[in-house]
Amino acid sequence: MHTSLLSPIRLLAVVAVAAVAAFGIAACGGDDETAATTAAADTTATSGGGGGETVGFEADPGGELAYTETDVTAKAGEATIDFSNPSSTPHDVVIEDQDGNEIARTDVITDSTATATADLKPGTDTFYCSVPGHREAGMEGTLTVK
Ligand SMILES: [Cu+2]
Repeated sequence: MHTSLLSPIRLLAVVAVAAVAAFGIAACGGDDETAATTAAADTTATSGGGGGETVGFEADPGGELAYTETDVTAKAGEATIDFSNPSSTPHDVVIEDQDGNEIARTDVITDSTATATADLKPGTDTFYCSVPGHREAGMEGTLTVK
C-alpha cells in the first residue's frame, strides 16, 4: 500500500560562514621588541579560578636543551603556567622572581604537558629548567611581568 503524499520539499541551503580568527603571535625572537600594545588579552583559558591568565612555555620539539621562547611576557596576578614538552628529553619550568625566590615549578615531564600556578608580580622574573645541566646549557629565559 502506497500513500503517496506529494508535498514539495524545499531544500534550504544553509551557508555557514566560518570566521577564521587569526592568532597573531607577534613574537619573532627579537629582543628589541617595540612594545606592541596589541590587546592580547583574548586568551580564553578554561580556568575555573579568578580570572588569571595562562602563560605558555614550550620546550624545543627536537629535544634540544632549549625553550622555544626565551622572552615571555605576562600580566601581573594569578597565572596558570602551561608547559608543553613535545620531546622525549625531560624538562620542567621553574620561575624565580627578581629576588631569587621560587614562585612556580612544574613537574619534570617528557612528551606531555604540565601546569603550575604562580602569583606574578610586576618585574623581571627568570625561568629555567631544573634538570641538571639544562640551565647551564642555556635552557633559561626572562619572564617580564607587567
Ligand atoms: Cu630541560
